[in-house]
Amino acid sequence: MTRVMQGRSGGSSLPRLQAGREPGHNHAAGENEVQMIRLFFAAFLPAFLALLLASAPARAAQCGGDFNAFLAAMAREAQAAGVSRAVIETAFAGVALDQNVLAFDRRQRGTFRKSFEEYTATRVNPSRVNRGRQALQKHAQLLARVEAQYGVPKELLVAIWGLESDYGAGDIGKLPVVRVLATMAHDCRRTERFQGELIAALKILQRGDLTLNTMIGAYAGELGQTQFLPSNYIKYGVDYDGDGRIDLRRSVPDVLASTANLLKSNGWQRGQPFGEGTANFQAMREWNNSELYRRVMHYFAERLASGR
Ligand SMILES: [Ca+2]
Repeated sequence: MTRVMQGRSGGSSLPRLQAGREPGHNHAAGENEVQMIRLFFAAFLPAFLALLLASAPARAAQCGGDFNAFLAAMAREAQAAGVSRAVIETAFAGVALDQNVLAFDRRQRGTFRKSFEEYTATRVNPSRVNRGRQALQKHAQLLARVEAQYGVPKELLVAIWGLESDYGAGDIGKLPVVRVLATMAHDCRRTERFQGELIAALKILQRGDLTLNTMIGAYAGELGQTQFLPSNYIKYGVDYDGDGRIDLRRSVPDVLASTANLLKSNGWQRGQPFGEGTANFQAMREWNNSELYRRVMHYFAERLASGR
């Protein structure tokens, strides 16, 4: 902020710079004037650029309309958000609107009307509970470390893992995430949210956590064994196996620690209950806004803990 203010108070050099843009003017400029312009660029331009970027709306790409024009606008947004041109160009090469993604999304909206009993019967079946208990044993050491560090019960982490991808063995999506998110962002219904997700996906590529070939996900761009949205991947992802990359598709330690970190970062209280009406039930909103889904998560975790 201080730098911006300095830039403003030094605004007396601005008319000079504008005059300098007139054709031929630079050639006629005296040594002093050239020096002043150089000084301006060195001292004040970064502050002016920062001011411009700060005052621009966070998501400026216009939804709808020509898809390629939209992608070009998104490329500028992504660059302003710190993604390199090389990453953007590689990621956007050949990306086209995917009508199947839109059709799927339209079918999904408003179809979630099951009761708790109906939902648990399909999602928490005996086979999934048994495999959950096996996962608790198989990964006992890792889960104990994650629980000690983040304060989130291991049974809840395993329940989430089971619900989202059958402990990594199930479907974690087959769609190129950049194409999905570009399509959803271009659509005007939730453009702002998906523009943010698209930029987050580009940041994942830039960080080297995933490559364009491995950035494969589900119909809303969810990634990995606990189906993280790209923005959550960026915010809460943890490299828990220490290989230098956050890999939520293949690394079980990264998956479980990142899931625990998401809950901890959203106010999870160690050692406290997490059923309906508790503070921890609220903390689980960042995971899933649906109360029904959170009740199923709680129920499943209790089943795993009680051995019933
Ligand atoms: Ca890792």
